[in-house]
Amino acid sequence: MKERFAIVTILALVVGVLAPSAHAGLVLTLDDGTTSVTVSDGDLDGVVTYNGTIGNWTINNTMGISKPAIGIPSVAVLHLHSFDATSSAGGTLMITLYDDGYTLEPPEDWKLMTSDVGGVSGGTVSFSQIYENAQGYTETLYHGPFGVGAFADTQSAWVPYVEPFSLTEVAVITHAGKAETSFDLVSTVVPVPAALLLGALGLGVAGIRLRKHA
Ligand SMILES: [Ca+2]
Repeated sequence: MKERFAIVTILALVVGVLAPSAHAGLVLTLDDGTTSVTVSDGDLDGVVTYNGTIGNWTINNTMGISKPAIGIPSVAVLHLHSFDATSSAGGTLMITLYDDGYTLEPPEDWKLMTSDVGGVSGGTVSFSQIYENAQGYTETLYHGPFGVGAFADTQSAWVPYVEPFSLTEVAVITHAGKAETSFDLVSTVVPVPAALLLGALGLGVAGIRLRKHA
């Protein structure tokens, strides 16, 4: 647990440094501690991709997708998927996807943030999703760390109605040697009427428990 806390604290610190404070739009970053690659959404289509090498990471095929390519007026969606392979030297790679300027219709009092992840790792992987609204309120969901093999996880949290808001997804992959990891990380935020919040909270908690034990 201590180790997990240390990892997520480092993640939060790094994201705090990386996340732009002004409106920046969709940005994808891959960083192995020595080389950093940043891809911005220059054509504003809501899709950013990187396909190339980064140090010992010989194959990286990464795609980040956001509005207006995916999502609808009442559902905000941020999707990150990637295949990453190392040479025998191994290493640690951090992949960050950020977008801001999200607003939702209808503008209900509360929103439900949900984060789903799944994939197969040849080392260890951990993930986090950060919500931050225009008043500086933040909420972070964590997945892992997961070891070698298949993994899947779902986490949810309630966040207050303040818009616009940003979403950040962070993946950290560590390989001891020659290995491959692939994953899909999806974040959604939907508005929920305050009158339904208590009932939905109960159902939501039950649903989450059922899914985690499935
Ligand atoms: Ca684009």
